[in-house]
Amino acid sequence: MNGDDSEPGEIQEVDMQAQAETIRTVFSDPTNFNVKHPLYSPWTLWFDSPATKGRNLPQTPMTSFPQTPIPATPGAAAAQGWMEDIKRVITFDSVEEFWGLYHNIVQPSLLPQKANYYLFKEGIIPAWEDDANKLGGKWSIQLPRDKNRAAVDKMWLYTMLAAIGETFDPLLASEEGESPTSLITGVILSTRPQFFRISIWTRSAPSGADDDKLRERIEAIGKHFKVSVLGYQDSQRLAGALATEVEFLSHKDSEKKGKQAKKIIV
Ligand code: MGP
Repeated sequence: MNGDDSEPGEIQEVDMQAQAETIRTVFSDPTNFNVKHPLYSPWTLWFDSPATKGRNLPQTPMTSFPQTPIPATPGAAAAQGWMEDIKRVITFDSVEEFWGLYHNIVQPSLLPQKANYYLFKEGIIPAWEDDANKLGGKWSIQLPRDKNRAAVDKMWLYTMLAAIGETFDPLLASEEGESPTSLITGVILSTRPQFFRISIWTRSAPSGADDDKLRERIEAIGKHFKVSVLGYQDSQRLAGALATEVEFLSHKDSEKKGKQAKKIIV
């Protein structure tokens, strides 16, 4: 059964004009659109703040969205203590849902101190222990709170857009025909009493001189983050009181809390 009067294999005439008239994108009708633009992959937003710590009830910045349970993976079991206070907010897979979410959550500049947004690919939890993160690392920049209160909201928005638009990893943009796995697993915004921090988590981290290709790919992500996303000059030095350069550290080195850490700086 075709659900209409046509025979199998029969060629149907399509009224293109009538079809075009029924298509309402978010651009023509921001509230009643009926066509969505899919992302390359679904993403999940997670959140924690002092208010979510030690509480079973979800205390997200957007309480009207339902909570969904954390996937039961070996990484999730290992990270149980760390994940206890981190609340899963929502999963989305279209441009429209992203904007719907964006317009309903608190901007970084207005978040309480010691809060974090974690935007990760669906199926990856925001923990070192997840299989996708355990051999990886992160690019991050620390920005003094007072000087960056006005800029941080845009910086975080552009970071999220680069993540969901898959513009960070140069290999994804350059390879035709193939679809290599993106090195990006998630992005994080952290508020602390004296600074903001934005981080990009990667699946792998270069470990030695043999890793030239990976190192190049990781460095290209850092440069894209610094120049195209955050808007700094390539050669600009950023470190200062409470400010860091755009720098890369493997999660293994982060766990060692800086001891013998090998940072890459762009
Ligand atoms: P943080 O919040 O990433 O760093 O990690 P920050 O902002 O320098 O420290 P804060 O004290 O101001 O929040 C803080 C601590 O949380 C780390 O030292 C770890 O003990 C723990 N931690 C952080 N992460 C990302 C993880 C993780 O992925 N897994 C586990 N098990 N612990 C983590």
